[in-house]
Amino acid sequence: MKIFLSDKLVDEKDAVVSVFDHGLLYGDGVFEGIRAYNGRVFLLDEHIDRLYDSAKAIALEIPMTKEAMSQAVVDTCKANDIADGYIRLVVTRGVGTLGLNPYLCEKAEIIIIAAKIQLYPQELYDSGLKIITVGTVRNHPEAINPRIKSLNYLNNILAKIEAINGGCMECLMLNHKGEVAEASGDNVFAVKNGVLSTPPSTCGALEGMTRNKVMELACKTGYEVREAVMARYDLYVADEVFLTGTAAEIISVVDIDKRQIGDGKPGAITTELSALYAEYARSQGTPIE
Ligand code: PXG
Repeated sequence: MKIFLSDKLVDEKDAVVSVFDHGLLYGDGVFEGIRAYNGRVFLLDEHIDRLYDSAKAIALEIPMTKEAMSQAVVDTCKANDIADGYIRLVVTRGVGTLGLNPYLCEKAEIIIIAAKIQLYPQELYDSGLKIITVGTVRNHPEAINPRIKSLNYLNNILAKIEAINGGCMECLMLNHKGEVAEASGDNVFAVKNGVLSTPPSTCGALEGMTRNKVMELACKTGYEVREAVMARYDLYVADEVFLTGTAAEIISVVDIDKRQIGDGKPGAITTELSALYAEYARSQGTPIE
């Protein structure tokens, strides 16, 4: 496998970073997870914009233009013969000292990995997920703003541990006020009487690329879509609940905290939007060849 490191493609065995990299020492950095479908990189410009916004928010200067970064993503896919896959784009603070001070790190490190994607098994899409609410509260927006896609994922990992210990693959995270935020690695939507609702980013949600695209596709299809402050109650009594994410795409939730959602099967609107999204994703994007 070829990895893009710093400024060029190298062999996997040579793709190593220093133990003094602050990405490793402090989780100091930002990342993106991007999909390629049918020989095209999906939502590349949007992912690059979010990466640079995340970097800006943590005062991290990326030593490469957006245009060069986009080209590097495409080149990495090409070098690895990836037509359908998952791209992990990582920018770390770079090599520094054994102290927090990021200003002592000379240059941010850039890593791009283009690989095959590990998908959820099809059965989970057919039957829907069971999830539970976890006690780990989503990061306070004035601590680490949840809109920053940072390398510091402990908040989400602690939630994921609780989910798995509770026998679930995903979970529901609330913010410090008890409002619905998102899942540990996906956004959440509720459907009630044909209206779609999802929490605004101010409630602790990442502004997911899949979330934004699903909102757009649902609007175009004629559904009313809104951002709303939501309680767990709103999910318990919804007709349908689903999660969205780059890896998962759209996956139905049929049970939350032992409350059956709707009739306990993936709902009609979830199924319709899944098909629309799948079709859209496979017909758009930045060509790799
Ligand atoms: N919320 C969080 C906290 C995420 O990490 C999403 C929502 C969905 O956003 P996108 O832009 O993908 O629609 C994410 C992204 C994994 C994994 O291995 C998951 C994500 C990113 C990287 C890896 O499960 N989720």
